[in-house]
Amino acid sequence: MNFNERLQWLKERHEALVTRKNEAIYVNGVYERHKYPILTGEHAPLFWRYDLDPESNPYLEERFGIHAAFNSGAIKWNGKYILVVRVEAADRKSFFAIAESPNGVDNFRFWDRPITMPEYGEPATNIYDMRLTRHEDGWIYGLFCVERKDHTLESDLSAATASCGIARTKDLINWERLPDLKSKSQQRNVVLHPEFVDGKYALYTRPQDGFIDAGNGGGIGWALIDDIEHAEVKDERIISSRHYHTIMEVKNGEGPHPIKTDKGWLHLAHGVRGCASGLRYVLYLYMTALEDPTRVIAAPAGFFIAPEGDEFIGDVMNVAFANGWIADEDGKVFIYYASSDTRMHVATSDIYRLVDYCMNTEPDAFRTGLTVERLNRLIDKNMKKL
Ligand code: M1P
Repeated sequence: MNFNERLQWLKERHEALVTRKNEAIYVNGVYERHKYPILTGEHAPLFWRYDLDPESNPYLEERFGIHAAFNSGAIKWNGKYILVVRVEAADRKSFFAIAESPNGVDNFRFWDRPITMPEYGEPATNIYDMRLTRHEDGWIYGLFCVERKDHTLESDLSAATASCGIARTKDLINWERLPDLKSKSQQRNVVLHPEFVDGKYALYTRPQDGFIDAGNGGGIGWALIDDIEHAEVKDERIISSRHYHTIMEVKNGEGPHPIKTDKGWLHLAHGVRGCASGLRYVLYLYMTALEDPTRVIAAPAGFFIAPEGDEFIGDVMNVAFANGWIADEDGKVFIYYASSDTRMHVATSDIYRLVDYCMNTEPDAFRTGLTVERLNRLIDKNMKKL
């Protein structure tokens, strides 16, 4: 193939991928999965990846590898389903780029340019996993993890620190960077609650002793912030705890900000456990009281979504991770989750089913005997009907 034939082939293949229609797959009544990933590295525009000038690139070689598209924040914007995607280049650096879809389940197309995120303090080595919040103060906030080299351990090339970067925007293009969150511990998976609480900004936090280890960080925390322009965690308390022999034994973290329903705040989070093949990341739901977003009122046992089939495989195996969802006005919910730190998927449901799942799935009682009792209660009920 000559340059033009190869370019034509690339264009047709890319267009077919971007416009591929998705199909809902019945799972368990709680939500539907979809047949195809909604975004992959291959969805990145050809003009990001190739030098399209036959003079400087006669073999039409890829010049900028895009390795993955995952862990996306989400927001409905001008009637479109918008994802702020963690795009990872072949050099392992991730950055943010926006992809939009007319229907939320397919035809996601990247905007022409990635987000140019202003730096704060020491320039970041890596930024990722933005949680978007349309706050009642009128701004759209993006909170994300900022990774830098840990300068107290210079000779350890893996030693890094995680802190929470904060930026805000009115148009998703121009971002004002605010100072990073001040906190005694490292922080990842920090999320801004959409409403003021007691007249203050409120954060879901995830205190951690090290870059990877939650250590003494007991779970998902909660902190009220006096001034978002100089955000500092002064008091922090845990609202969704880690627990021995559960899906969140090793660590957990808030996903996107919770959805307000008439039964309470509906939360999506991830839980992590260890096993012989490494860490296993799954998603779970819980609910908190409307008048007190820290008081848990429903905590269904076990996972809500776990990696399945091809989702197990990728850059970091056995990971389901979500930091974005969109609730439409008619109650439909689009749950955007990534598999194995590689690609994006969508699951669809609605507020009524998700709340029903939370309210009518019994919590984990932390002992096998009590799990069998829970199963027998259901069997007894069904036996009367059979
Ligand atoms: O590799 C799995 C996930 O690991 C981290 O999540 P957590 O902070 O809970 O350990 C994040 O780096 C996340 O991006 C990644 O998907």
